[in-house]
Amino acid sequence: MSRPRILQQGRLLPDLEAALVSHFDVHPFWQEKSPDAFLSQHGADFVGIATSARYGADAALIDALPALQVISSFGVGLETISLERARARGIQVGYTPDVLNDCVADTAFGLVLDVARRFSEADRYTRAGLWANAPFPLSTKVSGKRLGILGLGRIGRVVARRASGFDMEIRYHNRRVDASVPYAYEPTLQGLATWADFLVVVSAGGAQTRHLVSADILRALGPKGYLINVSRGSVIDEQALITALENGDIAGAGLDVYSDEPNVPEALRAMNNVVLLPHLASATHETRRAMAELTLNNLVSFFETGKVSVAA
Ligand code: 8YV
Repeated sequence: MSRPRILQQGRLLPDLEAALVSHFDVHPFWQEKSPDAFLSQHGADFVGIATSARYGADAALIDALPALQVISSFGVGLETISLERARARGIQVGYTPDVLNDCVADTAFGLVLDVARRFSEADRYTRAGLWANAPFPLSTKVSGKRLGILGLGRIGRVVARRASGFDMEIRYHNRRVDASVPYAYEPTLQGLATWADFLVVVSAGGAQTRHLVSADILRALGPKGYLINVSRGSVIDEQALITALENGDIAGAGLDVYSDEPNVPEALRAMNNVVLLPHLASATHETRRAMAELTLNNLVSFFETGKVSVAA
């Protein structure tokens, strides 16, 4: 029997690419010089897509694959996949939630500590040999402070647990109150930002959350407040953030995600009170291995049982 033909959108981890090739007839679509011409000639051959949160599968790609039955994505973010189009065609979508909760929450908390205690800045100071001239300036205490979570989902709950270990007060804002958590609900993001010392953004990306963190929200966070973002750059109005940092409207920011990755605005790179990471929150050996296994399992399970193991 011929193996299912899978279109690979964008590069994946080498081990995952090798595993996919050993199970399926994989076409490295990311190598195509003329993708449109390729799709009009061969689109009908493909029954699956292997992709990632970064490259997704938009409506145009789904439309170009009339025999498509399954999409498997490496990542928890779904905003780059047209779920609407997939649902309308009965195409299953598998993804990799949960296995990355710990590492993304660890990164969020690492950014909280780093930006407030000025660890990265102090590291630069020490390496530059400045310690001999003068002690490093004082920083801001984290333990016992107020941490506000925008988007108390799977990852947000783990951030809250990390914060509990630092004796922090926790509140959250979601579209709806979540009766299953012990944390106080702030009905507006404005209210959460006003209350919080640290505003941690963990909400999903996509059109619904675009620029939720606006100039007004940053002003509400205030000159002693810190903004942390481990979700998507699109959730924050990046230009408003730069202006807020320049004006001292907020104290600092810790960012893992940006509006135009991998391009990080020069204005942010020039600031000392900003910690900048290159979208690495889930990037540990352990977590990326678990994500890769799930990406493969979703496809294998679909072709064996008719269902992906973890469906979006
Ligand atoms: C990865 C992510 O960087 O899971 C997500 O949605 O943003 C990250 O874990 C991404 O999957 C790589 O494409």
